[in-house]
This record gives sequence, C-alpha cells and structure tokens, in this order.
Amino acid sequence: MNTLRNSITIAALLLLYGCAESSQQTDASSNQTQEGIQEPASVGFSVVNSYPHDTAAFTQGFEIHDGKFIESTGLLKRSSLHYIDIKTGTVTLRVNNQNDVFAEGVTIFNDTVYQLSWQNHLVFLYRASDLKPIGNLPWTGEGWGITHDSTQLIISEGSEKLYFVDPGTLKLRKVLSVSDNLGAVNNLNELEMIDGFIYANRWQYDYILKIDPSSGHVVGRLNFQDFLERNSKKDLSYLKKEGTIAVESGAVLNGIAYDPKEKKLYITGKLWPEVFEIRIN
Ligand SMILES: [Ca+2]
Repeated sequence: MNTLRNSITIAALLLLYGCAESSQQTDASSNQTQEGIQEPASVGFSVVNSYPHDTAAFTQGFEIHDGKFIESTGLLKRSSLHYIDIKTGTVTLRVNNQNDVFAEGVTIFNDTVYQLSWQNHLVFLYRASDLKPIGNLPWTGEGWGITHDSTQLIISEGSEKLYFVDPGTLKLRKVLSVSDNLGAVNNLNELEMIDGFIYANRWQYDYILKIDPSSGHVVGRLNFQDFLERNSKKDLSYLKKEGTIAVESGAVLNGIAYDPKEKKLYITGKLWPEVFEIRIN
C-alpha cells in the first residue's frame, strides 16, 4: 500500500511540477496575445474622497439604488443586509440573515433586492423600500457576486463564468466565460455594471477587472495593490498580524458600487474602515 501511495504521490508531484512549469511558460508570454485577446489596458484612477465603513462588515456585495447604499455582509452568524448613510457610515436599516446563512453579493432590480448566499443554494428576495423579506429562489451553484444590466441579473460563482439569468425565476439565459490574453480568469467575485461594462473584484488578486459583456474579454484592469495601506486615514493595526505591516488576507477589496446619476464610483473591502470614492482617469 505504501509503495502504491508513494507512486501516486510521485505521480501527483510530477503532475504539479508540469502544471507549474506550464504556468511559468504562460507567464513568460504575458506581453503577447493569445487567441486574439489583447493584454488588458491599465486603467488609472484617483481617490476623490473617503467615508467611514463598519470595520465588522465582511463586505460581499455593495450597490447604490436611487442614491441609497446597500451592502450585504458574509460569515456565518454575522451575515446581514443593510442600507448605509455613506457620509457617516451609519446603518439606517438592517435585516440579519439566519445563523446558518453565509450571505454574499447583492443587487436591486425593479425594486426587488436579490441577496446571494455562498453555499445555501438560495437567493433571498426583499422589498427594496423597507427590506421586507418576500421569498427566495433556488440556486444550484455557489453564489459570490451579483449585478444586473437593463434586463437580466448577472451572477458570479468564484469561477471564470458569469451567469446571465431571468430576474423573476433565475432561469439561465447565457453563460459567459471571462478570459484575458493568458486564458481563463477565475475567482470572479463582487460585480458592478458600469457604462455597459462589467467590473469585477477577483478574489485573492489586488485589482478590479473591466470586462466586455459581449465577448467576456478583460479589456481593462485597475491596480489596487497596497491600496488600503497607501490611502487609508485610519489606524489599520486591527487588521495586521503582530510584527507585520500588511493587512491580513481576509480583509480584501470586495465592494464596487456605482451611482449612475451622479456618475460616482465607490469601492470598499471586507473589514475595511473606509469606503473610497474614486474617479477613473
Ligand atoms: Ca456591486
């Protein structure tokens, strides 16, 4: 048995080594196009303003509806859906999820709030005006991020796929695979539709992607490496492990909200002390 196990281990290591080598080869050709896809453009931006954000909020979804900020937060026993007064960071209306729910993204379409759950296989519906629960819909996969265009909801599940679904039923209309010049782009998380493009946080990566919804190609990338450390006016020591200067990996960028009327863009992250208004250059 041990010999067999060792053989399997060696085979697995060889396979891993092969994958790593293949990955390096792919990285080495990063300046070239693959399958006709251009390398994403670097999209510059500047910080315009910052506002307080609840440092206990494990942000999973962030959106603006009729000028009101709505946020969905995750973690078991701590998940909730709430409206925020952006100027003060105060929660103006809150609904707590059940203890066994790990909530994820949120979007509002036709005055109905759609709140995802990570692995509960349900999408929770609320009346937008007062967050009164009005039912739920089954969702077979994981739920990560959600936004919408003029007619349909768009859902991410942590893979490279985006699911375009009917708002009333979640019936699948289209699956879009997202890719850049290096291939498939996975870990797609919080989403936001901005001027006809889908913007996405990518879990474990410090940037926001700008995705063309007609092709699935990443056409732009906003670099947020060390963004919180460089721009926060707050004491970040609560996010740092003793003896380090970097924030813990859990406190990642994961909130994109766009106000189409004011043409203002806001971003935040899990446990971040601030919401930042940014302007794309
Ligand atoms: Ca959003």
